[in-house]
Amino acid sequence: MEKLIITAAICGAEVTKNHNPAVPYTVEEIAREAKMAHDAGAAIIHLHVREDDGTPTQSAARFKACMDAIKAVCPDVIVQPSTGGAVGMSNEERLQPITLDPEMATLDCGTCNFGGDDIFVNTENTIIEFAQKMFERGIKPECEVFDKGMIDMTIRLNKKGYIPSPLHFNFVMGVNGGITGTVRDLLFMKESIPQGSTFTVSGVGRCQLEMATTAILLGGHVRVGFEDNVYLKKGVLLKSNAEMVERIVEIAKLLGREIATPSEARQILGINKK
Ligand code: KMH
Ligand code: ZN
Repeated sequence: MEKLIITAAICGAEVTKNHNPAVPYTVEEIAREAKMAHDAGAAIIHLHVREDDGTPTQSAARFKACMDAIKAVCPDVIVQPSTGGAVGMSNEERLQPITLDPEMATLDCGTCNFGGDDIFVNTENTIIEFAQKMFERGIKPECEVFDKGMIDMTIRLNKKGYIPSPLHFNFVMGVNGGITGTVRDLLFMKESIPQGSTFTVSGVGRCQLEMATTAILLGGHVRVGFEDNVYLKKGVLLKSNAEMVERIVEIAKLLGREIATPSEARQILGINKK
């Protein structure tokens, strides 16, 4: 089997220090968490950024400060900024980090309830606009799909030429409003993507370990991190993102999957951006 790419979603936009005091806000905290996660085995850092008080922002200047600080301590790691930002942000706001020409960025491929009155809005035109702008800059999209219908949307836009092949998906499972994080649903998602695609799995909340382990067995890749889950196990908060990355590395080794370095991850995903 292909080596395992581990992505660490170190910060997120919705999770706060009230959920877990180790959630990073400042540039220094973000760089420290990224380095520890990378040292533990993460090849990709999925990045949201915050103001020092924890307010989510998509400011290009703040992304640049954080990306520079991450690259200063782990030069080889792939930094994958979010273009999802936080619920309620405008498209213009959300797109700012792509002006920094990262190797990869997320491309959210559908609209989803996000708990309470929150709706994460991604109309078809939004997806097309984001995909085109990323394509123009040679940025590899990670297609975030929160439900099976979003896979179908991604395939439709791929056939129309808006999202290039090979497709790389992130199955975000267990969001309150998206597909549940069960083995049955993960098999359904995996069987729904085109041959030659790659996929990673983000199990949100308590389904994380089961989804990660199943992804490893199925030849997929894994995302963990505070964005998706702040607990090591029931009632025990994680001390860092790295602690969960270490756990995934242990499971992968037991199951016979080697861990991909960032350059191996670039090869697997077809990233060759200068
Ligand atoms: N914070 C969510 C509303 C992404 O990074 O592209 C969107 C999100 C997806 O986290
Ligand atoms: Zn995100």
